[in-house]
Amino acid sequence: MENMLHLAPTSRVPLDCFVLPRDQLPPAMSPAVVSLPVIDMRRGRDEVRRAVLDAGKEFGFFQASPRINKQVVGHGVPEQVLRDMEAVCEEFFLLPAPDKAEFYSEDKAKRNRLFSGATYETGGDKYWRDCLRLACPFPVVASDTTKGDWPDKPQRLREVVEKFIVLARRVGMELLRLLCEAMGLQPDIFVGDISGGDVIININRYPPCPSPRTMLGLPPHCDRNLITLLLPGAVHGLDVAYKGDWIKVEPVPNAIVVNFGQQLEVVSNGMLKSIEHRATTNSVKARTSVATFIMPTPDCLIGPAEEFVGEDNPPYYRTVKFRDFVRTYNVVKLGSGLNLTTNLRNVQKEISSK
Ligand SMILES: O=C(O)CCC(=O)C(=O)O
Repeated sequence: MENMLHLAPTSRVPLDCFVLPRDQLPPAMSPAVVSLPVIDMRRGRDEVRRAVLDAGKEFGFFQASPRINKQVVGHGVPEQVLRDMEAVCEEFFLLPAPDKAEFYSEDKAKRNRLFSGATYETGGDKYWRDCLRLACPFPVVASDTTKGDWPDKPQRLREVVEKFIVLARRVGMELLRLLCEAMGLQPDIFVGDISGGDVIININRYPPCPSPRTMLGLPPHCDRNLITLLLPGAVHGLDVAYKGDWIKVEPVPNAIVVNFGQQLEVVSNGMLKSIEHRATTNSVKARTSVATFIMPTPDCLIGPAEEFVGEDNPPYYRTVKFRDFVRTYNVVKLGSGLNLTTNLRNVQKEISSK
């Protein structure tokens, strides 16, 4: 518990271990400003599905928000639900240390826990992030005993998080349906085990960092699940890889950042991309973000769907159980180039040769 960054005065944190080796430090920001596409889901269905598909092919990311300002999407999560979620996450991290101590665990197998750093193996490199990770079986049942070890403080945390999860998952599933329609597929190919695992949320806290130029909040990584919905918060900190450089994501009020996971890349046989992203830090303001991961069930076999395979289009990915994929793809190889996205194919070779 003493290594939780949001609790320790910076003067007490041994900083050297957070400084990333120079060759692993990400390249400087490009001066060119590129924005993530922002899609208004309240427009005509045809227009929306085309926009979602285009964004998926080019960026693997886009923003969905409820206000039209040339940008956003009517994603359907009421503003009050977003406000409650932000507030309750803030309140959690502001609780006195003893109220959080029982949730702290370094055991990565634990479903619900509070911890510091990255969940990937990072070869000893440390990252400037604390995280409350909660797993919610789907469908959500209010009395579910597996949520018994969720924090009971702040008092309204369970209720607020559950409500948010239900609505965020609905947005994710609707986007998947739109993608299917845009690709001319049955609208329900992402319904079932492929999206039926736990919904996991990471409530990330990045406290002010003493050396943002040499430390990262999270290493460059691709999400291993199907699709992710991120509340990025009002403070900058999310970067997305794009054409060998990084796009700094400009938070749009009330927007949800949507990020295609690796299983979407696999199922679509590479048509849709799962793109690397990272969290940077700043020295002034704490940042909180909430990532909601729609997950396959552990035993779900996932490979390119037959609709994406043909004579001119052989399967580029192996079909493996999701649990085997996650076990193998847990190492972040910093410094091996910006575009780790497609090392997915090599990783899969490792899986199938085991
Ligand atoms: O905090 C962010 O903006 C990114 C979070 C993220 O990538 C994660 O939780 O896996």
